[in-house]
Amino acid sequence: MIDVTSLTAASDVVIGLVVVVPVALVAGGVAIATRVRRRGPSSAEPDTTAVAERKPPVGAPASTAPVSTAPPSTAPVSAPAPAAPPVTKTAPEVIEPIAAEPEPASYRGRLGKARGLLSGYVGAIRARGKIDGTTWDDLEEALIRADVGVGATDALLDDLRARVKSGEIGGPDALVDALKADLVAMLTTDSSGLADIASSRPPPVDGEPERTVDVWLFVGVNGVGKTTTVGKLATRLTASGTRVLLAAGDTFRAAAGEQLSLWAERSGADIVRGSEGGDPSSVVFDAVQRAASKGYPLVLADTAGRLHNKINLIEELKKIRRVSDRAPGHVAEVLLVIDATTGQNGLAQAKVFLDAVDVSGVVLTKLDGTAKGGIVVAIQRELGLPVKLVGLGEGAQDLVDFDPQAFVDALF
Ligand SMILES: Nc1nc2c(ncn2[C@@H]2O[C@H](COP(=O)(O)OP(=O)(O)OP(=O)(O)O)[C@@H](O)[C@H]2O)c(=O)[nH]1
Ligand SMILES: [Mg+2]
Repeated sequence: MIDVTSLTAASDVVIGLVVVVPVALVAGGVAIATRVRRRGPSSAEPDTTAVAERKPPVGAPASTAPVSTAPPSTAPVSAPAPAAPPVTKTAPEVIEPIAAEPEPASYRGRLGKARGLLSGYVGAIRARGKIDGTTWDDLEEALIRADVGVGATDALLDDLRARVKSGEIGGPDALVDALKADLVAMLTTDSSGLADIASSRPPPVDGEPERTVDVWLFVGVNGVGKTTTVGKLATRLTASGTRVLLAAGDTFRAAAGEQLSLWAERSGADIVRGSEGGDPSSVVFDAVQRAASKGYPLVLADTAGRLHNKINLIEELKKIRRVSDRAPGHVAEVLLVIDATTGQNGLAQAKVFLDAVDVSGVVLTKLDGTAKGGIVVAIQRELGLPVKLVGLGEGAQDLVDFDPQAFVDALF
């Protein structure tokens, strides 16, 4: 903290003002960045779950996703029984961001640790001026230490060796360029983007309500960043005009619902919560019903990373998936969240989710905090899953689409 009273000389006072005034202005700007307006509760919605309805940011365009205007459907006969005793309904609150958000995180800016590891090896390879045995040793060590994995490292080195032997690659600079191009090719998949909202909804079935709500489920072991990712994504989608509803499907810990509520407030998204220890499938079911009745095209469902045991957790997730996929809901994405700092261990832990819930892609979090950026390669190769989103920090803007070229450029 700057102590202004200690600045005695005139020049010190000038310096002090130069430093303090911008800091105060920035702080003031942050303080007025959001405005909270309260509205009275509506008597027209007899929900039993705690609900806080929020508007998208002022000026946001209306969602373009086709949304049913049909009246809210009644729960189908097979709907799960409401799990928990009714929770009081809170007064709806409107949070309207009125200032521009900070810039999204950049790969180059956030992958300093991973680049720090690789740059030492790459610098040494280039400095040697020729390709020899040490070059291959350095390359192998760099890739293994970056967590690319043994299988992918072998595949990359085999390809590069063959091209050096054939004369296609002449020197160390060309070798590094070829490695970068190979990595980009390995990481580029047809299905790296998130599902377009509403584009893949199945056609209506006679006697069933129309499917008007996509559900994206977030699964993964505890602490990997599921709740944070849901919050960041809600921020992004809401800001771009998509009306989203958050489902607090982690009822195992009371704090999990609180955490998601905070994100809902910050992002301006609506949220449905249950009570602690309640049935998470019921929460997601209620969220889908509410989304259908309110015209939200998308539910982002958080889930627990820990239950009493692993079988319990997996069975619970299967049930959430089944319930979410009933009309008017449609599970469009099941995103497995993996913490990059846990490297190959995280990969092994993640495998248990694959068969159980039919995962469609990976969110790789905490890439900013690790030198193990190569885990992206191992995930796509060993799990056969596209990395769709990447977490580059804890802030609301720190979730970006996975971009193989930008990622590899930032690594080198
Ligand atoms: N540096 C960094 N931290 C992150 C990132 N994503 C999440 N975190 C932090 O990781 C911690 C755990 O995140 P949560 O979102 O609570 O993880 P979770 O998977 O929901 O955990 P459980 O609810 O216990 O299963 C929090 O402190 C987050 O701020 C990221 O991309 N970078
Ligand atoms: Mg959580």
